[in-house]
Amino acid sequence: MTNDTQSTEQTDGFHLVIDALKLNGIDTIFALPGIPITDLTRKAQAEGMRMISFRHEQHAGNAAAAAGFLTQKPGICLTVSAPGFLNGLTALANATTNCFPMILISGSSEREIVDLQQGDYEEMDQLAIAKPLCKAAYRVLHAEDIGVGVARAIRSALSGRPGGVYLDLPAKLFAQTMDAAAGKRSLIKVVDPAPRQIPAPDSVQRALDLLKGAKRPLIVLGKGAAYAQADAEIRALIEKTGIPYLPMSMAKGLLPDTHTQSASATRSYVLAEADVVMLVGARLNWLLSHGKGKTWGGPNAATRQFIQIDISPTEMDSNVPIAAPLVGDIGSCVSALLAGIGSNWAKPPADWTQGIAERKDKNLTKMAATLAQNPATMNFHSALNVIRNAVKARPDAIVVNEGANTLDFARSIVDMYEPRKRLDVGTWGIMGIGMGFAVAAAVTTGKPVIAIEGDSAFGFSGMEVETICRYNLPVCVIVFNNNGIYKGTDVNPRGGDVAPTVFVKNARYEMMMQAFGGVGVLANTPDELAKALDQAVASGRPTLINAIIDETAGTESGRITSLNPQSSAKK
Ligand code: ADP
Ligand code: TZD
Ligand code: MG
Repeated sequence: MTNDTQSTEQTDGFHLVIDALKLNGIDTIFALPGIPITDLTRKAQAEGMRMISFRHEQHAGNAAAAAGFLTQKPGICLTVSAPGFLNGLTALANATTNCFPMILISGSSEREIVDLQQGDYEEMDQLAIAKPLCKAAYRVLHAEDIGVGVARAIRSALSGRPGGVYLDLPAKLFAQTMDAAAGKRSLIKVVDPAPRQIPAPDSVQRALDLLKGAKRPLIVLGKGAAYAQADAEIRALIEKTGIPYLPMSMAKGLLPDTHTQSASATRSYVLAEADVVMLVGARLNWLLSHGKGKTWGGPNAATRQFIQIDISPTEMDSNVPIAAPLVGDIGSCVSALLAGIGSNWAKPPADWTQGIAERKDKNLTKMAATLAQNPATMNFHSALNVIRNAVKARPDAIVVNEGANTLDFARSIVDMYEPRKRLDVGTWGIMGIGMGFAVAAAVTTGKPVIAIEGDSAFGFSGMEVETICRYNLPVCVIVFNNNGIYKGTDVNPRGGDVAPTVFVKNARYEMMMQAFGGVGVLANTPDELAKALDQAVASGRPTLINAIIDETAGTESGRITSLNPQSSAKK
């Protein structure tokens, strides 16, 4: 039977998944093929989607998460069942923790066999396992529900606080056929997937009143503020109020780090001294010492008040009381504050801003002297000074950064000038994001990517240099090679095996990139590093620079030594 709403043409699960994603503006998939999704990867490519195929699912997942952060569209990671799914799960959980929108789509085995635990190929109840690790998890059993499944996944990933979503697609689904016209009608183009959330006027007024009375106000920008893409409004708020601000690591560049109101160079002073603190898309978690303790000590410790802008109402009071919660999306909240501020807002008292400026100048002068040193063996400072200059010359480049000392020093030394140009280990301090994030940054922006990697950190995703070469991505990986985790100097007191934090000395990481046709350079001096980095950025060729760093230069756990329990027992 045919009429004008039915056709003789058939479609199937494979095509409906692809069509549903495309209908919603998703043009890239980060994947690792295998049963049952091999043909999905092939067909998606044939249908014009960018298909980036990885060597390990965790890195495909990390790429999806970074793409989500950069584009405000959920990044898609596609994996096979059980082990592939589990490999992708760390990235899904990490995305959720960091509030990055992504969708992990995994093929799964036959439901009937899985549920009776009869031992299917790659048997696992994936939906149940994913659920506690993401914002939402869905399974689609019928081809006609693919549209709904994809729409729900997109809405869940993007609306409210963004996060990771799991979509379970059993093998049988892909081959299910249905009438093509009916299939098309079953798809949903999601309207307004991240609806604006306008703050209540009284909450805006409460925040303004508090800010107005402040003698030592401070604004903290978090990666939620970077994600929100309300760059102009945030800049206007900071400049119109004249309030000093601190960017969290991935909020660096929202305003250029060289901005006169940046208090980064005197972080501990402003945290201890501020009387009213406005958090913009930043949680009071461990990265901000939970809003209490020594970091937040000083004369105002007992009376300090917080204003918090966040899309998640339950974030409020999570660590300390929030005197003025401002619940809504950052764009709407900041616009509402700007409207209330008007044109004759009194700037903060001069003793506060001048006190900050003086301390900043002093610290920056000290830092400049340290950076100018040129020790015989490169240390973190002399190597990072080169990267600092390179990023200054190419402010559109994206910096990816992981490691311990390599992370902490790079965060404070390498200034960022544009929003969303810095991707790093985020809320968990997770190692292994490096190459996945770098691939996503290159693929979604086309800009040069500079991945600043501790040698340990690099090891977690190192095999993806093949992926970088295969897609010829403009990624320059710089391995800070200090022969180990934190330092390369630990010794096993019993002799025999090397200490657990130590690697093969003088490893030739650059040869890994050469193995796949990329450029590999060994750099022993700042000049060699600068030359190789300039060439990499100018040429856009996949490059790995093995930067030899003094193995005694770091400290255990970098800047979070205080979180590292150590045995004092004498045995
Ligand atoms: P950082 O690590 O940089 O301090 P966090 O990840 O701790 O940042 O905090 C990000 C916060 O931003 C989360 O609490 C999240 O709910 C919030 N957020 C994310 N996107 C938005 C948005 N568009 N509007 C408002 N808040 C947002
Ligand atoms: N595993 C995972 C997934 N995440 C982690 N954060 C760690 C282990 C523990 N860890 C850190 O927190 S930093 C780090 C590890 C293993 C590596 C530090 O060594 P590096 O950096 O070579 O990358 P530096 O420059 O030598 O300090
Ligand atoms: Mg190291």
